[in-house]
Amino acid sequence: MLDRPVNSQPCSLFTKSAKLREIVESSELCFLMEAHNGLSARIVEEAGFEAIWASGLSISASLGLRDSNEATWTQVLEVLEFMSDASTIPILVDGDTGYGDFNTMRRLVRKLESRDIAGVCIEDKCFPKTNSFIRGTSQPLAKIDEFCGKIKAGRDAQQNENFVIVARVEAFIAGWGLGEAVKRAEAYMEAGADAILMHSALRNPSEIFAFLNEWQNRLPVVLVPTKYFTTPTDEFRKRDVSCVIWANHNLRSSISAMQATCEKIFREQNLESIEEVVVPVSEVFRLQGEDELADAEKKFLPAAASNTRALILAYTRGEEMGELTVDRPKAMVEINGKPLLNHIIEAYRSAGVRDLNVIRGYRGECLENIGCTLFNSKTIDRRSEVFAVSSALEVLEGNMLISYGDVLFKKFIVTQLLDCEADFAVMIDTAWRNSRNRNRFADYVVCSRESSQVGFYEEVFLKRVISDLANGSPIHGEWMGFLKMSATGAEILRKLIVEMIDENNFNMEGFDMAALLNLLVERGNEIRVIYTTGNWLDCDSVADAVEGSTFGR
Ligand code: SPV
Ligand code: MG
Repeated sequence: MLDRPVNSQPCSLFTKSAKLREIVESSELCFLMEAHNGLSARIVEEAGFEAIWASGLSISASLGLRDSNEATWTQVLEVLEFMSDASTIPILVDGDTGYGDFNTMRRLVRKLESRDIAGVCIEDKCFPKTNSFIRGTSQPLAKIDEFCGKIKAGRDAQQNENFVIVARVEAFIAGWGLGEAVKRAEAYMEAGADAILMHSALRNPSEIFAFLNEWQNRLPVVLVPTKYFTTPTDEFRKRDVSCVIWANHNLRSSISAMQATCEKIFREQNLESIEEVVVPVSEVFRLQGEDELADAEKKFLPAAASNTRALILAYTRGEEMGELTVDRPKAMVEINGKPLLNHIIEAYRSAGVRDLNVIRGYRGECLENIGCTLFNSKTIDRRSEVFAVSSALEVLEGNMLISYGDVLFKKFIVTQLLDCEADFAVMIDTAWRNSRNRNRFADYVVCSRESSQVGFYEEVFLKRVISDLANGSPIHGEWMGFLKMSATGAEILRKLIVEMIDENNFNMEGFDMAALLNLLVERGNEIRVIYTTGNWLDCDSVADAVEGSTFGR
């Protein structure tokens, strides 16, 4: 992995140029690999290359353009910025002819430096240029003194003393011969170039070797053996060549890969056989630096949402719903055109809770593609909720919420719970009398104090959950099925459940979340109460499901 994440700023503005200078001036033969966008730049770095060649041919081709200055230099600059952000190794930019005269060259150098580009290579042709392998001999060369002026102007403009300027000699390409090549190289060296890129379109290195022989390394030499690729690399090493540029091979290999993929998918109208050949999407995410973003979210997003995970109990059938739940669990009964659980997932997501975990049981296969982490419950008994939770012990960690797959709620319910920093917190509906009228199962609660305007700032705690109204206790509300825990709270709960599992004589059958809340209170844990009124719906019956279809409208 890269030591610097995507889109982060370089540690020091000038380190890339210093590195490129070192590469160019070192006596070792170094290799620059072509890249044409952020992704390929990152791949080049991961492969181990020390520097990147931002090829004009490849950048223009990847934009669907010709290598004839069809892309403006500011468009190229934009691509370079992505490349620079995506990599930590130096980039030598193919600056074509400098995109204009000496004045454009000055601006170019300044703009490249501001993107932390390490150096630029300019060639002695005329703007607009064409690729050296297209009608090379018919391309006019720049006047030597004018080109020297460009080099000097670039030198004068650079802010960072290490910024590298490479002068590219096109004398062989234009068919002007060795004498002209050496003359030009000499002049460009005098003008202040850091290295000479000598180019040749021959299929053998004869021109290049003739130049190297004559030149005797008066200034470091850079080569692009695209055409004379059969030359053993050691031949360059023997002649003390400074750098070799593999100029377009990422672009060309991506073209062959894309052509093969398109041809296959077009022919087969199916993805099966291509899947084995292409990288998994997880590799795309890795290259994009998803891990770094996940870490950053933990660090920078308000603690509440992004650091909180939810565990949703969706393992019961919900017999009360009769026909509706023969082939699916209650959580998958459709309300307003989509399953209850989807409404719940959306509410969580819109509240910023993205780590969603679901315990499935009855007709668990229906939950296969809901985009949450799934756990298989060892029970489908409605009352044995804690036993069901025990199947997801590993998620009882960090800030978290436990709730039900049949309870619809507005996002602010979650937001309010997330704002509460207590180790345990529950949401209590003060309109408990409404549910009493509906003749349904409900968890009524007794709290340390009733909801009142007077005690608005006082903290309220849960004393007991009771499902039987007959015993005459004062009721302060109805538990809405949400238990919010801090990391400490989750740890206490996890240990408690482990203890229950280990304790052979503890019967988890029929032990529900209400009983768990009571046990937590009995053990001396404070459970904070947050009072609210309405804005949730417990779908226990067909009537509830119908009511749910108008919920939130
Ligand atoms: C490029 O990669 O754009 C180059 C090298 O300039 S070449 O295509 O060989 O001219
Ligand atoms: Mg080029």
